Amino acid sequence: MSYFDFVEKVKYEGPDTKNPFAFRYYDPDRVILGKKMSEHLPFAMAWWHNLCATGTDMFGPGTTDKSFGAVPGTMEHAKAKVDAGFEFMQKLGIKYFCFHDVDLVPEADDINETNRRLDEISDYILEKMKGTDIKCLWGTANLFSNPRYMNGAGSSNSADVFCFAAAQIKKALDLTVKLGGKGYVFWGGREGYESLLNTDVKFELENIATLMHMAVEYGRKIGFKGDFYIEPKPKEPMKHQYDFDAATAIAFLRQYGLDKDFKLNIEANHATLAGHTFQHDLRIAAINGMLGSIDANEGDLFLGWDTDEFPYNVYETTMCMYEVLKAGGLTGGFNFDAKTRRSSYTFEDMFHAFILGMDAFALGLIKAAAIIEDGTIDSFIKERYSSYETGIGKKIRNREVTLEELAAYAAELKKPELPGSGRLEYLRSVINRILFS
Ligand code: XUL
Ligand code: CO
Repeated sequence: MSYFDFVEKVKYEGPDTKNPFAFRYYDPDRVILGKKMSEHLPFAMAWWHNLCATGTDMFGPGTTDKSFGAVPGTMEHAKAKVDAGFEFMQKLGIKYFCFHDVDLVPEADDINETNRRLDEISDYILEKMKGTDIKCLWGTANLFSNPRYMNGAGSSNSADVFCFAAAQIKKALDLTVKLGGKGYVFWGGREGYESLLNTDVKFELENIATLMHMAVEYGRKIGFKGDFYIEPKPKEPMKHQYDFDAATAIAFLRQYGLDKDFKLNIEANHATLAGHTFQHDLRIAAINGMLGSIDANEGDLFLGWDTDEFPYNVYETTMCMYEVLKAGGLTGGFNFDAKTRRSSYTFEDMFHAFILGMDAFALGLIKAAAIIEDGTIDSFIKERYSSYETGIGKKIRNREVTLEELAAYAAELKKPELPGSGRLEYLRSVINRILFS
């Protein structure tokens, strides 16, 4: 049974092809800087967007039929989604998937029944994985949709709700290990607050950290060797989210002694909602040794919410890949946490979306490698800080001088020369030369 019989395997046909079901840039075996494209770009399908989301928004119901021939809310439907997902991934050459517990099965009223369904579906997925090279990139627990999480999960004012969050995390870790997942994600869905009139921020942060410590302890006990990730996001659904951006999440992890087990999963649209560029959050994670994985999407800068679009802006994907190459790659991968527009409601659109995203990242990789090989940017930055290579600058770097000695140095100099020009317009033209040649 085929769900997507309008397309065979999507193949690389080169930049000139007009075939809507072919890659123009993603050529999995092409070697870039000593590594295959497919190794640089471990792409993943997000179970929730691709197999579950129908396009529902605040003003209307879904537009896409994702029943896959079964009745939604049944285990038959859960299995049909597995079948459709594997056909989809195989046709696109996608090697990984990411999931929330409740993406896989309909949640029951009793958590014991939900867990039984999760056992059944994970057996089915495991069976399906055999004979393919498809693996799990990361798993997570949805601790934000069910009404019990209205005040958060780890940050909930209710200890009983905290226990349900713990139970879901335990099960999601079991599933992640069972499916060979490389990572486990905490996106703090409703871990935040609306008003200090009813919120004890310190108390909530401590509880979130406690829950994460318990997750690490349990995960390591059952043999999970991968990374835990925090996925920062500044707002939506909460007004103030605790994991605002990369820097905030890193400070939290260090404060509570979680930094050895955790890295970050940086999402493009979350970075821009925080008022940063995607590249900024990637860099902050990377220089702290915490760039783990990426949720590959793109926001609409005219809108103030999380639009989760498929990445198409090659300038952005180039700068992302520049950061990833400089950081020596990811331990995780590129999860398309992205959805087709509500008006792109056909299965064909799902393929177009992934082809767009995969090609945008492949082209970004090619161009980022060209920026590095060209060397203009690297040598400009090196030169820009060259006053620290000798003399007083070198002493500062080596911490060999005191504040008094620097003051005496300044007094002798009387007035410094202006620092060298930043040459931003020139550097932007260098990037354009590389992008469009
Ligand atoms: C929400 C979001 C989530 C996480 C996983 O903005 O990005 O889908 O990636 O919970
Ligand atoms: Co995400």
